[in-house]
Amino acid sequence: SISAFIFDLDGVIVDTAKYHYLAWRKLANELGFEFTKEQNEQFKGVSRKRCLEILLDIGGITATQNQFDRWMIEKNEDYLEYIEKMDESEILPDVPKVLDFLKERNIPIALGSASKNARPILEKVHLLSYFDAIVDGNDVTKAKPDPEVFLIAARKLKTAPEKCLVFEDAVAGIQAANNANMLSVGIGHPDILSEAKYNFKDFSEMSIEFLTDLIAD
Ligand code: B16
Ligand code: MG
Repeated sequence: SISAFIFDLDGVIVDTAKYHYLAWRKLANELGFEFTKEQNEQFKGVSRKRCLEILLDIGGITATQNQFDRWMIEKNEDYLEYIEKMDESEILPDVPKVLDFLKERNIPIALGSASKNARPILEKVHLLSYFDAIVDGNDVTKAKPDPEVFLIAARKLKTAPEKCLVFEDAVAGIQAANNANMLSVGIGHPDILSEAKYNFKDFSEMSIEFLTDLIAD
C-alpha cells in the first residue's frame, strides 16, 4: 500500500507552465525566433539550464558562456514578474481537497519539483503548511528523469520508495517516478503521459475511493 505522497509543483498544483512559456517565448522573440506551445511541452519538468539549451537549439543559436548566464537570469526575472501576483485562485482544481484528505489521515506529503522558485510559489498560494518536506531545484544535482528529486523526498519522509506515490504532469517526471520505483500518477493528457501507471485529466477526475484504496491495500 501507499504511505506517502509526493507532488510535482508546476502543472500539478499550479499552472505556472503558462508563465514559464511566456518568459521563454519573450526571450526567443528577442533573439529573433518563434517558440510555440507545442515546443514548450518538452520544457515541462526540465531544469532552467536545460530549457535554455533546448531553446537555443530550436533557434539555432550558439551562445558564449556570458550570454548563456545572462539569458538564464533574464528569463527568470521575467518569470518572477509573471508570478508576482499569483494567489490561491491559481491552484489547480481539487488540489486542496486531496491535500486535506491526506492531512486528515496524517499521511506524509512532500513536494518534488525541478523549480528553484518552488517555496515562494507555495507561499503565494498559501499551501506551504501542508508539506512535511520540500525538495526542489535547489536541492538536486540530477534532473528528472533521474529519480534523485523523488528519492530525496522519500528519504525526508522516512518512507521506502515503493510506498510512495508521485503526481506528475511531465513525461520526464513520470519517468523519474518510475525510475525511483514509485507509483506514478499522471495529471494531464493520457497520450502524453502514457508511461504513468494511472492517469487523470486533473484532480477533480480522481475519486476519493481511488485514494482510499491505495492507502488501504
Ligand atoms: P525554475 P516542476 C519545473 O517545475 C517546470 O516544469 C519547468 O518547466 C521549469 O523549467 C523548472 O521547474 C525549473 O523552474 O526556472 O523556476 O527553477 O514541474 O518540476 O515543478
Ligand atoms: Mg511539472
